[in-house]
Amino acid sequence: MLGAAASACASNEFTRLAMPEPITEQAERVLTLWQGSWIAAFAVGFVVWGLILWSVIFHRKRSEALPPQVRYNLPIEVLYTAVPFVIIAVLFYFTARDQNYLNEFSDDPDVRVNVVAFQWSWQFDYPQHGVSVVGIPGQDPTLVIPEGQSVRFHMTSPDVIHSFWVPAFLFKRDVIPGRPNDFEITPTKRGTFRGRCAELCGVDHSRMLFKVKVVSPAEYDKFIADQKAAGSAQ
Ligand SMILES: [Cu+2]
Repeated sequence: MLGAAASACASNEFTRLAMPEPITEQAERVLTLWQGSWIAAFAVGFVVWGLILWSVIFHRKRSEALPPQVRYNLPIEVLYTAVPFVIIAVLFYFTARDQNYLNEFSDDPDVRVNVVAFQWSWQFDYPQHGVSVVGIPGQDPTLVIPEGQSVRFHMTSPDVIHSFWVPAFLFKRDVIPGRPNDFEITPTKRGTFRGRCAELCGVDHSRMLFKVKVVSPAEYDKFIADQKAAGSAQ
C-alpha cells in the first residue's frame, strides 16, 4: 500500500524535483523558479558532459607522437568568459523578479495574522477579531487560514532569532527580535500542513512545531466565532 501511494505521487514529485506540493499562489512561483534553475543547470551539464565525452573520444591517445602543442585560443577564451556572465545575468533576472513578487503586499489584506515566535513555540494573533492561539512545546498550535484570501503575516520575537517555515509554502522567513518581518500569501489548497522553526533557537528548538490548516472561508469564520466564544466563556 505504501508502494502504491509512493508511485501515485512519484511523477508529480519527480517533475517538482523533490519540492513539496505548493499550496499558495506565491509557492507556485517559487516552484517555477526552482524548476527553471534546474533546467538551466541540466542544459549546462549536458553541454559540459558532451564536451568531456567528445574530447575523451576524439582526442584519445592514438600513438606515441606528441600531439600539436597550442598556447591559447582567443575565441574560446572569450566564449567561456562571456557565456557564464549571460547565464548568471539570466538567473539573476528571474531571481530578482520573483523575490520582488514574493515581497509584494496588497493594500488591504483579507486576513492579518500576528505571529509571535518564542522559546519554544508559537502564538498566532488575529488582530481583526481579537483572537489568539498559543502553543507550548509538545502541544503544537494550529494556524487556521482561509483558502483564496490574502493573508498577511506580521512576525515578531521577544527573545532570540527564530524562523517561520511551512515547507508547503516553499518559503521560510526569519523572525528577529526588534526587527518585525512581514510577508503575504494567498492559499490555494485546503488541507493540514506542517510548520516548524528553522533556526536553531535553544534546547527545545526541535519541538517548536505547528500546524497550518487551510479551510474554506466559511469554516474560517466558524473557527473565529468558536475561538471568540471559547475566549468569552473563560
Ligand atoms: Cu525557534
